[in-house]
Amino acid sequence: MTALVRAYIGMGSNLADPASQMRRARAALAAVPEVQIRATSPVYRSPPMGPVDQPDYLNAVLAAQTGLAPLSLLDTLQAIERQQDRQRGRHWGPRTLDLDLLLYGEQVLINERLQVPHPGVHERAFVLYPLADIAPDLHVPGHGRVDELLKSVSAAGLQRLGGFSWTESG
Ligand code: A4P
Ligand code: MG
Repeated sequence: MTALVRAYIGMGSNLADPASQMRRARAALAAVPEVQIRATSPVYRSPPMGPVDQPDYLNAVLAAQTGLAPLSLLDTLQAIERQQDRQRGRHWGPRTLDLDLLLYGEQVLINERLQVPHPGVHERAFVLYPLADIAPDLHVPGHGRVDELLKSVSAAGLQRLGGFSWTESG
């Protein structure tokens, strides 16, 4: 039996009603028996990193307790992306749903399908701000504490959505 591990999952969407994509993805993850959601960050809006000819993104981070091995968790995340009509187009292009495995305990993993910590965690405001809301003292292997990393990124254009409800339907 696999020990339970604390994993952090980044969610992003900028197509086809991003707010409802985020709610559906969180509900789908909550329905996975081997995944227990422990914390959910506020939702942030930001301009696209990468190609600018695409809509703004919504982003959030979930903390989960899981018995799934890293690649099984990745399979689960990709299955949820597919359920929500994720098409793989150009790099950093628009998407209905992006689920990134940001951290898996303190583990460092590099293989063909998976790099953990996710290579963008330590330098992306739209990841670090929601992560800091739920786990400011978390250590990102190879980089440092989330609340320290936050000090070296610009929050320009990043906006916390005060009125977002995770349970509202539609
Ligand atoms: N992969 C490797 N490591 C991981 C991991 N830790 N978590 C592999 C998830 N997947 C991981 O991903 C390509 C491959 O990465 C997967 O098949 C998996 O095996 P993808 O989601 O198909 O491609 P992608 O998302 O276009 O590429 P990439 O480099 O993962 O992009 P990112 O880093 O996800 O960034 N702007 C704003 N404001 N907010 C955003 O959320 N997101 C992106 C995409 C661009 N601009 C953005 C945002
Ligand atoms: Mg991705």
